[in-house]
Amino acid sequence: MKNLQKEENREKFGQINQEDQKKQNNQSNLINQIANNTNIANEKCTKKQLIIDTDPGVDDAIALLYAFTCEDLEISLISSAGGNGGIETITQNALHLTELLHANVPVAQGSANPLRREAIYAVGAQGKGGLGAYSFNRKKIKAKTVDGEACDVIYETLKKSKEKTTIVSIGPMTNLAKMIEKHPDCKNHIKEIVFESGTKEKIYGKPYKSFNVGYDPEAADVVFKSGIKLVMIPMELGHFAYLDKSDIKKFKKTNKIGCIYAKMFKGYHDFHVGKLGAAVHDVCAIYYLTHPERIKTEQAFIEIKYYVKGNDNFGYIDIDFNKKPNATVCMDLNIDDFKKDLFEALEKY
Ligand SMILES: [Ca+2]
Repeated sequence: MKNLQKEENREKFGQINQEDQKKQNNQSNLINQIANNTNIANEKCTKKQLIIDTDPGVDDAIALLYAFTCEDLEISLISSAGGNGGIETITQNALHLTELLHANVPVAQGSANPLRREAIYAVGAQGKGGLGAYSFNRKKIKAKTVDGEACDVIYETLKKSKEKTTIVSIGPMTNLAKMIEKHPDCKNHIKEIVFESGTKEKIYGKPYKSFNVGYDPEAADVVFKSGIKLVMIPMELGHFAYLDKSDIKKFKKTNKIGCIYAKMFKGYHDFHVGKLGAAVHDVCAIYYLTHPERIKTEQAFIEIKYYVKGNDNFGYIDIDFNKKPNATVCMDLNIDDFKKDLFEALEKY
């Protein structure tokens, strides 16, 4: 179980929200700019349109590293999802990673708090700043977020794309739920939501509080009930697709980016495989899009249920493989090909 700690600085986030409010006047122009970029991209090719909603995060960082090298993906937006830390920290991480990986992709800042409950951040699993033992100089980040809150920017980006867009959700689903509630017609523009969270089996016979859904189960409930096509990457897949110590050494030897990532892994403590290596859950969601033929899937019905443990009434994903399905669940992948493709991506930097 990840170590959870109560958020302590709500006053600060109140100030951020006020600043966001001031930015609204400029929102339309910038959103139009993103939309124009999206249209140009659509005209040039028939790549898969993709938005990544993420809370970087070491395994998010791997997901971005891989995604930015995939030539058949057109990533129109990165949006930050709170959870691994305060939304400001998470957004800075997202901006830094786009710069580090030379990705010319706009970043929109997401919701500071869950849909209907208090924020309780994950700390410990991902290191102090969220990127393991790696830290960077925040003052040197040149990239800026686009104006507007992620729920609105995602919607505008979706609307302007000629193709239906896939959303990869590798953090809590707050931004997506807010968008669905505020802009219900967004569903018409979404091809599918590929998300990482939950377990395909109960752990020791009891529900497990996985982080992304556990942080904001009400948001996941809105997304699951929306009727949008769902693809689930359960935690078991990420635990299987982990990088062992020799893989991490190989990262270090490959290039400068690999060295930086090796440092991230050093401070990354997934509590299930931390002693063996680094579980890379989030990249599995991108891998599903690039190599669906290498992932075994099953159809299932998934829903959010709640379970009381001590003082905590937490949300979890309940899976029933016998009911009429509403989701594709990724069960297994070809680990050798997965690692080969991951290292090929790293070598492109
Ligand atoms: Ca994540």
